[in-house]
Amino acid sequence: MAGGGAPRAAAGSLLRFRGDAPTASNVALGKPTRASSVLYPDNYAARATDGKFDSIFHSDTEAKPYLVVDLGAAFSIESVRVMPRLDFNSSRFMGVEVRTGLTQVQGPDFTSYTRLALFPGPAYLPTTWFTQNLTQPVAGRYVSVQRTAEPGGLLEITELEVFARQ
Ligand SMILES: [Ca+2]
Repeated sequence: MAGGGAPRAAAGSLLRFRGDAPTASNVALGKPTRASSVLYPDNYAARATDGKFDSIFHSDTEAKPYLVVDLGAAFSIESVRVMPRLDFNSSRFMGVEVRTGLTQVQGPDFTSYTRLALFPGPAYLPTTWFTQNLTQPVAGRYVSVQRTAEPGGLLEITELEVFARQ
C-alpha cells in the first residue's frame, strides 16, 4: 500500500483526532422521569426531558414538589440547566434545587444527594436557562429537581438538561 501512514477512518465513521476530548452532551434527554405529582395528564414528568420547549412538566400544589430523572448509568456530571415555564407563570419558579446521587431515593427528602445547584428564582420574562457549571464533575445517576421555597407551591419545568461526557 502506498503511503504507509496510519490507517484511515472507514467511510462514515466519526472522525476524531488524537487528543480530542469528547464534548459533554445532555444525558437526560429522553431518559425515564418520575414526579411527586402531576396536575394535568398531559404535563407528565417526561415532558421535562423530551427536548421540546412546547411541552412542560407541571406538578400539583405541594410542600416540596419534585422531579427525578434516571440517567440509566452513572455519569460525571459537569453542568446542569433548567428552563422554567416560558409564559408569565415563570415567576412561580422559586427555590429550585438540583441534586444527584448514585442510588434511587423515593423522595421527597433528597438531602442525601449532592446538591449541584440552588436557583433562588423567580424567573422573569423572557424566560432563560438557569445554568450551573460545576467546578468539579459530580458522579450521579439520579438527578432530582425540587421546589424547596416556603411555602409549597407548583414546580413547572419546560426542560431539564444534564451535561456529561459519554
Ligand atoms: Ca419539554
